[in-house]
Amino acid sequence: MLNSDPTDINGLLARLQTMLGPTGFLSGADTAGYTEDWRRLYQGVTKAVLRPANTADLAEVVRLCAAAGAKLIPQGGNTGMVGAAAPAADGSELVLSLGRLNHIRDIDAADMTMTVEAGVTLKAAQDAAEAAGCLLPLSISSEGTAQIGGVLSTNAGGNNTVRYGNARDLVLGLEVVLADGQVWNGLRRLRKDNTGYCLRQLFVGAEGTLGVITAAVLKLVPRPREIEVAFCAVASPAAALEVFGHLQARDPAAIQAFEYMSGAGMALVLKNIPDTALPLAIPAAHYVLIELATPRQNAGLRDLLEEVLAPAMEEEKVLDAVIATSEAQRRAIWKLREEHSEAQKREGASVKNDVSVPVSAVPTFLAQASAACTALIPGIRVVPFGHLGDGNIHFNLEQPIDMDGAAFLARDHEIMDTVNEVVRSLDGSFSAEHGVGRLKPYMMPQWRGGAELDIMQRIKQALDPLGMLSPGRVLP
Ligand code: 2HG
Ligand code: ZN
Repeated sequence: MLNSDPTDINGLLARLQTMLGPTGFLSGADTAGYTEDWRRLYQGVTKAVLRPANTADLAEVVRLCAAAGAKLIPQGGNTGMVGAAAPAADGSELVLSLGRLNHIRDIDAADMTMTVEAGVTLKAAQDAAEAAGCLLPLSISSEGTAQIGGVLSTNAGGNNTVRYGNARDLVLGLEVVLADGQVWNGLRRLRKDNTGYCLRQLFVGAEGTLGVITAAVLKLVPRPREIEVAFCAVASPAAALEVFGHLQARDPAAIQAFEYMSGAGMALVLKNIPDTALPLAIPAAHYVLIELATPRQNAGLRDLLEEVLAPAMEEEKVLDAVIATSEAQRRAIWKLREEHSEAQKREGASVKNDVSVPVSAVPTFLAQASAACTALIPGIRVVPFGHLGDGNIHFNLEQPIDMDGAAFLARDHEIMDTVNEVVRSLDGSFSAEHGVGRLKPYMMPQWRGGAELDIMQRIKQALDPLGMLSPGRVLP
């Protein structure tokens, strides 16, 4: 909430406007692109979007806002799925946009690190790493728009988690503006550094509730020299996992992505996304996309793929498969996977469940959750896809064709709770890689209650005693 004395607010806004200038201070109609989340679940209102151009200015903005009792919502590319970055509908929150902190401060190909500011898009960071002969091994569908600050604040996972871990596994150092305006410069690039508490990991995945990430040192890896991408129709999710097991047994370090798509999800991509085509003769109920990559030369990854796929086809575990023979084909295959979110958005209202279970439990999860949702709302369209290699499934549900979208969304808690019951029975998590945001804090007491939630609340109280950063996000 803004300070109750309106003259203070007007005074604060006037001061911020003078300090940030016309490019750094947006109000009125100019705030339009910053107030709604990507899914259009949250339509917010804000008195101003603050766009400082550097860390020092950002720290001053936070200090002034703290002094005036204003609330701030840090926002990067605004591609989040749980509404964390959109301001509240009552106009009580100012948006703090990271978009102008968009410099790559340093790339060190010898130490294999890069220092990037929070507003650099993930794609721009990947491209810069590539130009330096390295790979930034983090890949998500929204990488063209998502920014480093948001990617770290949500501890994004994505397609390469199976091999390189989540965003937090790639962070060596951070620069953070705290809720009182202090700047913590922890931009270290050490591979070993056991010096007290590991503070950087506190801010990664905190969704902007503990401080504002302004820059980071990220780990790079050698650029792959050999890449193979296969697209397979499989008999079942269990059959897909058998293929995964065979690849792991032979060369686990080469599995860069192992992605699942349902036939229903694929049909929506082919229907709603232009320039897409199924690269196989006959549609199937289940597909996997396999990407193998290695910095080794002449590693024989194609032979490896064929060695695994051929017997699986004989056993009818794999029904059909294509291995890309050109960069254009690789891109076309990846497009089928990456456009799933957009295809589902265009189809109408959907309820998303970003869940994880142990990898071996994915087939059971898919069967049980599908049955439970179909029993709850007959006609519901089950369109799951996701990161099978790490157990993170986007168990998404599209409104029945003849149901009103708003009426469907009104039942979102009922639907999510039904899915989560299955997730819980399999020792999984209701929040795998998108975060908790504004959508799911109500689930926290049930899933993370007792000592765990108590620790989280004490940390929040210690770092943001005024509750000014991302209020109502993550914690109930
Ligand atoms: C992906 O894996 C993203 O493409 C988005 O995490 C998932 O739309 C979704 O549910
Ligand atoms: Zn995902």
